[in-house]
Amino acid sequence: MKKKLISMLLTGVMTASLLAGCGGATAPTAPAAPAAPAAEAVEEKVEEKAEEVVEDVEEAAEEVKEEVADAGSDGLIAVGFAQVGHESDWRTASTKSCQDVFSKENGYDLSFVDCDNDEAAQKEAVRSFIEQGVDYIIIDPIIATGWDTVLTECDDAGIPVIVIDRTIDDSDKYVSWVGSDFLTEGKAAGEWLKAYVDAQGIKEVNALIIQGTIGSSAQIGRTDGFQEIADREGWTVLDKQTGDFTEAGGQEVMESYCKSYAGKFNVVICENDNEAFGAMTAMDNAGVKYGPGNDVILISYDACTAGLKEVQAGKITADFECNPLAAPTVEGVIKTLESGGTPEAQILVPDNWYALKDAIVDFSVDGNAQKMIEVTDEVIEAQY
Ligand code: GZL
Repeated sequence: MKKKLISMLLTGVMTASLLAGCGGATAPTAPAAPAAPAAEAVEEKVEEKAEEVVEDVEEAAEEVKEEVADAGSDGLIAVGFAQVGHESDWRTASTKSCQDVFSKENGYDLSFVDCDNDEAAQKEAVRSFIEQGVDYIIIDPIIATGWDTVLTECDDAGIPVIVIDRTIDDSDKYVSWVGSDFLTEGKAAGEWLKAYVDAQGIKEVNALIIQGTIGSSAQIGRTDGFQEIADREGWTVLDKQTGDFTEAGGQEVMESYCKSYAGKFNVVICENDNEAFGAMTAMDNAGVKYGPGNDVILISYDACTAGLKEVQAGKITADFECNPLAAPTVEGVIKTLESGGTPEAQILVPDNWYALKDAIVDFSVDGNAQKMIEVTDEVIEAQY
């Protein structure tokens, strides 16, 4: 085969050079044929070149054969997932949901990277998936910006990207986003608080907010949504600091708040349950009483199992869920793509709001009446 290819190439190159030498009548007459040694030298050069070209072609053919073998050998769909990290109970549930859905038994070869809340590491993980030549890339973006360059690389590599949970706000080079409406979560917390303080006859709200990871769409939506209601109601937001969605972060910020705002606050909003657990420790240590019937109303987000247990224990007064189990919906997007279809660009997963019976009040968000779920043993049992 190789000989045949070389001789074909040689013939082609020699023919081309002869044709090039037969210009129009006006062309100068061809010099006398060079002495035999020169012609042989040319032939040797051309033969060398032809051999190089054949080797390159054979190498390329080998690579293609390997790629086809890789893709076809196990028949699995290769998925790369760049996860935020392992900062919260919510994250643990989200990771488990993805690993359960994108298993070998279900026909997937999952490359999972825990990016440990490190934006650079997350971009590196995505680039490693491009190197691997996966079929799909899933990203839960630590923060909402800085994505267009790496998403362009995915686009150039022809690898579809699906965004899960948090949003990417500075690029549209992805197929679908599957997640919750964080702004609605923030507004729901604000509208519930309005209905609750009215029902309790509480005239003033002096709130402290422990924010999530700054720049994440979850933090932006929850902060902005609550602030919109606070501004409308003339409430005072004494301070907002980030606890980075961690229990340690929540405790550290609440310790500082208990010193700086002692006796001045009656509402604490934690942008996830793990921050609320840390804030509870800090308030316990500072002798601050919180929960229904106490000095401070404690509001949280996520409504993970451990969070609902604190609602049932009368510590967290209301918990606003963010559903972490989006992986089955993401799989639906991949199946649509596999069958040549076009998935929806935005797919919202439903969230619920939780409280004990006495804290369940009627309220609406953007004119839509909201349903609250009473926390019971069965509800906790069924949570994530
Ligand atoms: C929200 C998610 C947030 C959770 C936190 O969708 O991104 O990140 O609220 C988690 O618990 O750390």
